Amino acid sequence: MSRQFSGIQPTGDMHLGNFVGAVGRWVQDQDDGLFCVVDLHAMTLPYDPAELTAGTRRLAALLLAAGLDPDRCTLFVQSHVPVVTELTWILNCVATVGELRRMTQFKEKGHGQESVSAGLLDYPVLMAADILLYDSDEVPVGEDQIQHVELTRDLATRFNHRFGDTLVVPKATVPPVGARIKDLQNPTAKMSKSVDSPQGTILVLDDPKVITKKVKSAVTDSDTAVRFDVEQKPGVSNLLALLSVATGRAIPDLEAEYGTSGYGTFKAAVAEALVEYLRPTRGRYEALVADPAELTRSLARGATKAEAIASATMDRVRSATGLLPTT
Ligand code: AQP
Repeated sequence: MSRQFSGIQPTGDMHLGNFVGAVGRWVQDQDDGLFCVVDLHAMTLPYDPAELTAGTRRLAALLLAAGLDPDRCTLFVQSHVPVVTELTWILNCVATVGELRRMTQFKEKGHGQESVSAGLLDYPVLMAADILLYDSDEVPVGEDQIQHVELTRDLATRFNHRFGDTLVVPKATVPPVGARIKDLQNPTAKMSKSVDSPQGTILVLDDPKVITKKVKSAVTDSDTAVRFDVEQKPGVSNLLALLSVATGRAIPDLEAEYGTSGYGTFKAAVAEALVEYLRPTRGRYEALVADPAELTRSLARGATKAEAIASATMDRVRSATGLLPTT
């Protein structure tokens, strides 16, 4: 059976893009998968330590609320399995500075910053270490992370070539619809946690009234046709993708129903579908945050399960790379 691994940063509140591009699919296909809150990745940009602690717990609770079941999968916090940093170091000696500097996310997040941490440059190597540590076959991500998974493949292949067959070479999987959900106010840009666009970003925990308001004020165009055309009609296409994911209906089917209905009717349908799509998660979240001890127990259990896989991989890696055994 193919093993899934993926992660999400506690850099802000989970939004619809994270849910559609990644988390919703983790839940659907969770058996024997590993999913983690990547707190070490969240340290690559300036951050508040107290908010990192609180945000990590909130995000873990939200992942449980979304439907990850600790009896079916492994949910844990990245830093609770510290050998990931050892593997990062070893992979740093396989990666080149040139390939890291070419990563789009490094260029985008580093752009305009007075000083950029070495951690931001190294972000994809830490991500590769995560994926490779758990012998992952598939990495369900949104489109923005494909380049990092490709780099992971390159590093694993190069490592295996240099040190013998040791690491599983994984592949990225993206959803057929919704791999890049756009900001509702700026439908050519990705919906993002760290971009300050409160009206353009639907949070998974947004109140139904807030969701409806955001959808109704989404930027569309001066035409009236509801048609999927990313170039000419990015706003409408984004809403169509969201409606498709939330209802499970194909886009041509939705175009046939709403093509001439006008944007008001169409947006009302999108808002209603999104409220229903997110309702179960919102409903379960409050109960989960009200029981912090249970969350701590679930995460500790996840870390123990993840650690067992990680330590077997690290034994192979240490032996292949010539590190002297302790005994
Ligand atoms: N807009 C999006 N559409 C589809 N998928 C998306 N993802 C993120 N934004 C969209 C996917 O969500 C997963 C978790 O993302 P992340 O927390 O690791 O960080 P990110 O990719 O950098 O996403 P954000 O939300 O924009 O966070 P910040 O602003 O902190 O960088 C990933 O699988 C991602 O592809």
